[in-house]
Parts: sequence; C-alpha cells; structure tokens
Amino acid sequence: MITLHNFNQLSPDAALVALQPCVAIPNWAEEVIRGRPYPSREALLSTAERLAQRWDRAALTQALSAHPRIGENPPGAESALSRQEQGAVNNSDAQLAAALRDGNARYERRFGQVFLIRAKGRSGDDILQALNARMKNSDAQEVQVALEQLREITMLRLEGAIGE
Ligand code: 2AL
Repeated sequence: MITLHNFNQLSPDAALVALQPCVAIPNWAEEVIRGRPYPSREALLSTAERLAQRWDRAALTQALSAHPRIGENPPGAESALSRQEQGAVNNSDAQLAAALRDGNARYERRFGQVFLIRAKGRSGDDILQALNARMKNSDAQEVQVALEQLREITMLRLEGAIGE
C-alpha cells in the first residue's frame, strides 16, 4: 500500500507499476495517472470509477487475461490478489469444487469467455448461484454484468493499493 501523496509524486512509469495489479487495462491506468495530482483519495477513487464506466467488451476481454477461473487457485505472485479474493472457494469441498468446474465450463461454452465475479465477500454457494442465474442472460446483458463485476474488483484492488 502506498499513500496518495506518494502516488501523486511517482514517475508515470512507476505509477503504472503501482496500478498494474488493479486491472489489465493499460489505457485505464494511463488515464488515471494523467489525472494526477489528486487532492484527495476520494477524488482519485471517483475519477478511477468514472473512467471504468467507459469500459466496453474489448476492455473486458483484455482484463480477463489476468483473472484466473473461480476455484482454479493458480500459483504465482500475479495471482496472489485473486487467491485472497477467492478465499471462500480455496480448499472448498469436493462437491462445490466440482460444481464450480462444471459451471465454469458451461459458462465458457455459452459466452466464450471466463466467468468473472467479484469473489470477495461471497461464499462458494453464492458464486455458483450467481453463475447459474447469469447463464440466462443475453450476450449483451452478460457483458454489462461482467463489466460491473470487473469494476468492483478493480475498485477494491485500488482501495487496497493506495491509502490516505
Ligand atoms: C476473480 C478474481 O481473480 N478475483 C475475483 O474477485 N474474481 N476471478 C474470476 N474469474 O471471477
């Protein structure tokens, strides 16, 4: 975690490194950085959120490259945040783990991309229920739902990356 003051002072390259774990959409990070200096953390968060409202399907596809499947729990430093967020499904019981694997596969066949959900604060059962409900969405609806989840994940990560 770095302070807002610190974030305001970083070189553009170093600021990009600071934002990199939040979401794999470099254009968003560059725009957030261009908005510096921010007078308050609230100002930073509200600009970041407003810029995230512009994301479209292409941005979603770009971001998904950095989000492991729910329940996959991959090793490696770049997945550390995902592992924390998915705490409720790490080491989940075998039945839930199998249901999530099956759900992920059905979702990917239906929508052609990884099922994305803000996992922090959700149990494995909540996640499975949400997946099944979202299977009924149209393609266009589902892009919007997934983008909202991506915004939530990104904002939680940004709140964790930059403090007062
Ligand atoms: C994730 C992830 O990495 N963090 C989170 O909240 N959800 N992945 C996913 N496929 O939904």
